[in-house]
Amino acid sequence: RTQRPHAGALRSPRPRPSIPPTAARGTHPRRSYGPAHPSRAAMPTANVRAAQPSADRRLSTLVRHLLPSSPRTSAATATSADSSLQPFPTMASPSVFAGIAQGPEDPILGVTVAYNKDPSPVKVNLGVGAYRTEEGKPMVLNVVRRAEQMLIQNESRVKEYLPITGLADFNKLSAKLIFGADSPAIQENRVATVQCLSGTGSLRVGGEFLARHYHERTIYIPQPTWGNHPKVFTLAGLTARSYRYYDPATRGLDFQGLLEDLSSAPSGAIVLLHACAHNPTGVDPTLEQWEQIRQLMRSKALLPFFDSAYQGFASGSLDKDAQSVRMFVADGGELLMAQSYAKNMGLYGERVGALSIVCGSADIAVKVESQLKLVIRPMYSNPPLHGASIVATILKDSAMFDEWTLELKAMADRIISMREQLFNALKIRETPGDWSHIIKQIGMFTFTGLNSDQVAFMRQEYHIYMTSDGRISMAGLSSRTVPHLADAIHAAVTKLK
Ligand code: KET
Repeated sequence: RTQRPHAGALRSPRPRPSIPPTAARGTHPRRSYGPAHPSRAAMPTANVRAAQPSADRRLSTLVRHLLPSSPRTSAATATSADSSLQPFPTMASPSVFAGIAQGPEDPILGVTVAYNKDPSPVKVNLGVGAYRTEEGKPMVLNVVRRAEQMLIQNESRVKEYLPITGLADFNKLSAKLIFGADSPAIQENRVATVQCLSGTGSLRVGGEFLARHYHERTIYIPQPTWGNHPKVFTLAGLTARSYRYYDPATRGLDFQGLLEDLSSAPSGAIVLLHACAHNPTGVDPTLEQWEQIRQLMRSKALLPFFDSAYQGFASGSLDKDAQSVRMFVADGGELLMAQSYAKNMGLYGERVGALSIVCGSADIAVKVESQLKLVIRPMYSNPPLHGASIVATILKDSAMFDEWTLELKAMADRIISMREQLFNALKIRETPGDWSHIIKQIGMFTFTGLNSDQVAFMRQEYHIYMTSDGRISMAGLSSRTVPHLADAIHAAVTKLK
């Protein structure tokens, strides 16, 4: 392992070492997230392969396929020439995949799968973070419908491939949206932005870029965090460790624990930060706390990787929700930013997002972009056109932009009103416990504090679906379903301690 050249700097491209430092270094048993492929690691013969980062494994598979002398190729040729040889293994058993174990459902998206199977008319899905109307229906924003109409009517539009980096207008406007129009980093051309497959794709591309080009491959993620974070980063080739974030006793931020854990992280380590509306806890640092986090991280040269999946959903204001990020850009330091338009523009299934890397100079940003293209091209070649065109249409027209902010504010306000209604409903029922966190928490979710038994009870008896950690999506609730949920919570906490 070589020393970092200077604080926050991204190193120039270099070939990957054959033995990755992450594997050699090992991980802290309590905080590590284990091997990239737990199922493979369980098979003794596959242990060596499992320890390799996925990119290396993919590369060696490719080499095996391409080399003319590879045993696999010669066996296949011999078999086709001489039919008396052993048959292919496919013919000896009903399936070459017969040994595959049933995989578990995703902890979040699997809740919807179970919900869809439930025939009960009173069922409520509070699992996935997806906005619903007061009538419980999915919603397409009016401004999105209008942008789509405009796109369809414009007959000069074609369906050619986008560049590897995506739609140029979309990238520029996305950087402006999160960093601010007057951002020094944008004005100095220090930002490399690439359109990616929503927030998840942006995190994954950023993770792979860091695994290839950054000297420190440990990423610290909050405890708890969005369940996909450790998987995305581990498969990208990073080692995920956690830092303390939430204190169940106070149902608030464990600020002391956070500072201690980041203080003891190795210099240069990557730190995943939720830009606003932390998922699943709904607990964000105050601006003063953000400032302390910034000072600590910059003093230790920790590299910030922001995940912004809820800009506008926390406060109802796009600018307010970007304040944490803008503090880190204002100090001139470097960072990564993964943006999603799934929630704030309701474009979930269109998979629209962006990865921006704020660099030390315009020169470095050009090189960084060139390397991001090399990550993306073999992964999915180039991103989809439709969703990014919708976003660009809205962001570049000031009247449409204003219309969007009003619709966004209305969604945020409806969620806040659901918080008040649920809190009041529990108060009226005199449900044991302090439920004030329901109105204090921010964004799409309430981290209720219900345990997994209580969650299972509410699913069984009341057909209310939520993730097993007790997270409920407030956006899935309506005035009609609040009393049902309050009854269920009341019964769960009085029957099951
Ligand atoms: N980051 C966070 C913090 C996050 O909550 C999500 C999605 C994403 C990124 C990715 O969103 P994308 O659709 O890729 O832009 N969270 C919700 C949906 C999901 O789990 O996929 C959720 O927590 O319910």
